[in-house]
Amino acid sequence: MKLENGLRTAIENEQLTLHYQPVVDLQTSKIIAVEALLRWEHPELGFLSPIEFIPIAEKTGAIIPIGKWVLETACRQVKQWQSIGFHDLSVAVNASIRQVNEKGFPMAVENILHETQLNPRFLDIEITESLMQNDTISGVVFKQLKAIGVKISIDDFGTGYSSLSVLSYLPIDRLKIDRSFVKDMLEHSKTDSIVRTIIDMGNHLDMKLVAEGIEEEEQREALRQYGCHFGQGYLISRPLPASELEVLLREQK
Ligand code: G
Ligand code: G
Ligand code: MN
Ligand code: NA
Repeated sequence: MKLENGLRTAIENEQLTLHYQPVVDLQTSKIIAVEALLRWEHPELGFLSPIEFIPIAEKTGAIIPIGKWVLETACRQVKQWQSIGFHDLSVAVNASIRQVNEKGFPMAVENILHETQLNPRFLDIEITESLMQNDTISGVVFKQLKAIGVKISIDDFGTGYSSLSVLSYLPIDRLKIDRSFVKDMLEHSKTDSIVRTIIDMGNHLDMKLVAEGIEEEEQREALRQYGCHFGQGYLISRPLPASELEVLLREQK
């Protein structure tokens, strides 16, 4: 109840911030994108993870203004990084089911892209696979988003309940291999086979593959060899405040 009330005023009280985790090209190690990850600095409880408050925000509807704030802040930030020389940098933004299903979500995305002047192809909307069960997201929304020109990723791929058939009829650009697979792939040969199979499948479907949760050099190397295009994880960098992420960007120029 208390969290609920605070959430409504978190934006105006400037308690929300975004951290950014770099996504690198596994062949070149160059940062090609950042994933925006929301943090709420609660006046009494300190920094709260989205896991703790997104479900409440979904229930109360606060997710709608919060989701817009996240999109707008992330797009503006990446546009700014592009303008100082990181021309091809993309941004991935997590969207929740209620947000995507809200009437006017594609229009809101379009408006934010217009306001921030970010080229749509640099925005990647991540939708968690577990939220796609039972066709909870209408194919129409996907098509509208594609018409705008943004990219669509399936987050936490392999852990949800969606059937593989959605991959054939929804316009999906990227699969993000859930970090539970990456975590176990070196120890369990069956998990390693699953990772390779996801990568092969994604490649056959002309999708890009992003591995999450890379913590060890051997994982990075195996994923690279298997043909996974991109990766993120603590081995490369934790999610960072914008100013610190900018330092990483400058270092690789
Ligand atoms: O960084 P990490 O602990 O913060 O993220 C925890 C979970 O919260 C992840 O599943 C991530 O996808 C989700 N998440 C992070 N930022 C956002 C956001 O802006 N919106 C939504 N809906 N989920 C987010
Ligand atoms: O569900 P989603 O992929 O959006 O979740 C992102 C979450 O994963 C964030 O909480 C982020 O902090 C976390 N994360 C990113 N890299 C790593 C990693 O290498 N190891 C672990 N354990 N978590 C990670
Ligand atoms: Mn994500
Ligand atoms: Na994920």
